[in-house]
Amino acid sequence: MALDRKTVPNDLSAFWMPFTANRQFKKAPRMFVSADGMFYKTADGREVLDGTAGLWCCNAGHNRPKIVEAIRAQAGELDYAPAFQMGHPKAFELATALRDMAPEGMDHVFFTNSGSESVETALKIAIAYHRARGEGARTRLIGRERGYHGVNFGGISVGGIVTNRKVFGSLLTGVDHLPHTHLPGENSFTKGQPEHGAHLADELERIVALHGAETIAAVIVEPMAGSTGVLLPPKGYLERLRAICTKHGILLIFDEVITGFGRLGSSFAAEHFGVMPDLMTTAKGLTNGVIPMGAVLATGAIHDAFMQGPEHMIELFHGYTYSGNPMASAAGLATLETYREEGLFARAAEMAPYWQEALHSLKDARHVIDIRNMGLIGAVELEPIAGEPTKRAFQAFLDAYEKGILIRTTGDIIAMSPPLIIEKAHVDQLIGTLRDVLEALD
Ligand code: PXG
Repeated sequence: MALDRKTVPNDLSAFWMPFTANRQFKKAPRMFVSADGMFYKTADGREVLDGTAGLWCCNAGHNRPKIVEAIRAQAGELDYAPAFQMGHPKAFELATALRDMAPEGMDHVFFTNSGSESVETALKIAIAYHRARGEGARTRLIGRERGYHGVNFGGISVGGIVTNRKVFGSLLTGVDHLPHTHLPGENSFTKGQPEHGAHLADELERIVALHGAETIAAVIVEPMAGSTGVLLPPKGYLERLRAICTKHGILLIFDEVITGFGRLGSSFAAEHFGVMPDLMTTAKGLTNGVIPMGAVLATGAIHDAFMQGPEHMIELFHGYTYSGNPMASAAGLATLETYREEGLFARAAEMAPYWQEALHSLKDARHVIDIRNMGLIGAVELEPIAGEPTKRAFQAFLDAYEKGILIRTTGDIIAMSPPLIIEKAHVDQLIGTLRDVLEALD
């Protein structure tokens, strides 16, 4: 009998699913079998409105013709080219396109395959950069509480999520953390950037005083923390962090894996907030999520520090088999073209006020204790069930799926980040359905 790939497979046991309640899922699987524009289609034939752009990555929506065609054509032309000591045109074209889209000064691009790899790459470049300049004692890395920088050892070490860290041993040494910037008492229900909390950047001075600036390589933060529930930078916070880093010769890394590619209504958060980092990590929206790819952007000063010694020598002993992979490069080029042709970053900025008002209309919905937003990102925080944290929001996620909308939850926070092609009617559907879900919750 021919295999119908659109039906649910009858054996779910082999696939150990990532960041998933495997036993719960396999008892009641949720399967998407196709997608188009703003909608997924489920195995049982229902349409589900994508309120999260997949996992914050399908910024141009689904099944976009230009991207689909680019991948098809590339597969038939050049499937793979060695990434080390060889090149192919599209990786160079994509690097140039990315540089042109990025804030001025981010002149060089190192390709990876994911956000996690971009983070490891940026941390390694930061340490090696100082060493190349004769400041080899600068090896410490500073992250932040409630930061998410992927799941590899460097990323979970500088990250600040206890569940992602505590069962994985001793992690990297020489890491310290800034406090997170979430001040619910003072900033609840703020629209956009909160007023209070810029002083939390001064904690970096305390860390510098403790360890000595000459031992610190870099500070890594998400300009806006996505995964831990949409924690926005207080007004003035990023500026202060930048100033303190500059004062002490510490590199500032912005992890823009979520905030890149239009999510805030600008190409990158660095541009949005007018604060320039020394290194930027990206992934997700780079290829619209279609083919795994990430990229680290570096300033000329950082790149040039490596370009010394005999010319036949490798300058940076780092890279991946799939760095700048032809299929991913083709997908990336078509994605950036789609963003540009359709003006999607400006579109996100135009839609943001409508999104903001719709989101904040949930203020009086059941269990809601805070709402936060910026660009096309929104979070609705729920009062946890006493003694059973995460349960209420997870139930909301399951009910939302049944009612035809895809949302994400982290702890008891509902996060949404729709594709930038979202129309007002979709916003109404998403928020209206979410209200119904919240009102029906225990
Ligand atoms: N940095 C940041 C800021 C991220 O948000 C990564 C690094 C890691 O990227 P990869 O490609 O290795 O997964 C991320 C990923 C969610 C969610 O629902 C967020 C991410 C991934 C999956 C789900 O909040 N962020």
